[in-house]
Amino acid sequence: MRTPPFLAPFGIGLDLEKGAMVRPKRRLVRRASDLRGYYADAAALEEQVRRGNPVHYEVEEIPVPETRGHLMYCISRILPGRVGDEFLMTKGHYHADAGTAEVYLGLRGEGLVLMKARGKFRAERIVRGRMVYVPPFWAHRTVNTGRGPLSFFCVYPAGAGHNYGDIASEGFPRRVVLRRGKPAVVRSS
Ligand code: S6P
Ligand code: ZN
Repeated sequence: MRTPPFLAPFGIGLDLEKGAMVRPKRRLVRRASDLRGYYADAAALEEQVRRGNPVHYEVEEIPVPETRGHLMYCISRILPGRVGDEFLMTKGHYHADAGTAEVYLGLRGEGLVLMKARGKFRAERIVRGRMVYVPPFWAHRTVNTGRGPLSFFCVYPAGAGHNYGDIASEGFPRRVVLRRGKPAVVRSS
């Protein structure tokens, strides 16, 4: 195993009210067009792409080396809204090194972290002040069920990597949709 790169300690600012990183160095932006294939209502998504292709979510980072030993941290922010009746969500992934965990800390807004592993499914609520532990081997996707942005802080082994392909093809066994004015977790058909 390679020795982790030696780094000087540092501190960074987090705006806990906004749920944002102060002066992030890297920003990953996912728009409607990046989410093709993920929502049940493909036509509703295409309509969004045509009407300005809005941002669905962003991930802010001040990155560290993506190797064993380091811890990557970031803030994700999912905008409020839906595609058809389905609440906006991240793509979701397994870690490429599947046996690596992750911690999420809710900063702003409300939502659900959907997780699946070995035929099992769990949904954990995420809100300001609540931590969600994603154990090794569990794929994870976050859904914004609120009226404002959902922001959460994440920490995971920096060498974990991301496997998007399996979720892109399998999806999740449940979707989070608006039913009678409330979020509901329903079976994916
Ligand atoms: C990284 C961590 C989060 C997600 C982010 C976007 O391991 O789980 O930072 O990357 O919430 O989700 P996704 O599924 O598009 O990477
Ligand atoms: Zn992850």
